[in-house]
Amino acid sequence: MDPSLMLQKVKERLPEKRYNHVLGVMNTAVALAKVYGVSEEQARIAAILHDVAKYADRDWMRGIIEKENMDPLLLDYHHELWHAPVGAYLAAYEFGVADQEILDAIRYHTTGRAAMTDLEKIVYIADMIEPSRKFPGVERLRVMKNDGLDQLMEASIRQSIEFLTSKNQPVYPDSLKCLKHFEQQKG
Ligand code: DGI
Ligand code: FE
Ligand code: FE
Ligand code: FE
Repeated sequence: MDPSLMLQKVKERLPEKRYNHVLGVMNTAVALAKVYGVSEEQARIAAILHDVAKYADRDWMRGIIEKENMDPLLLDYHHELWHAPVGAYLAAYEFGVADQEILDAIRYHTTGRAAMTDLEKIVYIADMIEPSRKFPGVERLRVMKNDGLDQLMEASIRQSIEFLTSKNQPVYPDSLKCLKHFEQQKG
């Protein structure tokens, strides 16, 4: 499917504010892809579709997670996590995306994971720092844009974990493994 048609179909599924977020993630992801030598086409498509399931029905998502044999641990954590793997499912089955690297970038955009690909890092980071994001600390991440993908990803996942911890929210194990991966890499 042509990226502009994908955008049009995504727009129909999302409120205006969320659609603007998607455009911000798309532009930021493509810019990061240029800086870090990642495929701009993959970054664009992953970004366009990353939140496609954000407003999907909760019970329907639970059913997809069960039927598709996704990690059952997801169901023990906040339902906000579900739109990422279910988004990968919709990208494959409704939008015809066959590229597993794009599907994984969608699947892991909320939690991260250990040993992420550069494309996965780019989508995760773009999701956090796109222009309409407002959280305290976002400027510090934005100025790190050219400091290196691993430095950016480590700072981003640390920020997310600290935010959740400060709200007493349980952190999904993939996110903790992601941070640990970067810490161990540095030795
Ligand atoms: O979909 P977005 O709002 O663009 O952003 P996102 O997909 O990165 O995150 C969606 C929500 O998921 C966000 O409000 C924080 C929450 N979240 C991310 N990781 C975890 C989490 N919530 C819990 N409880 N545990 C996590 O590990
Ligand atoms: Fe999301
Ligand atoms: Fe995110
Ligand atoms: Fe998002």
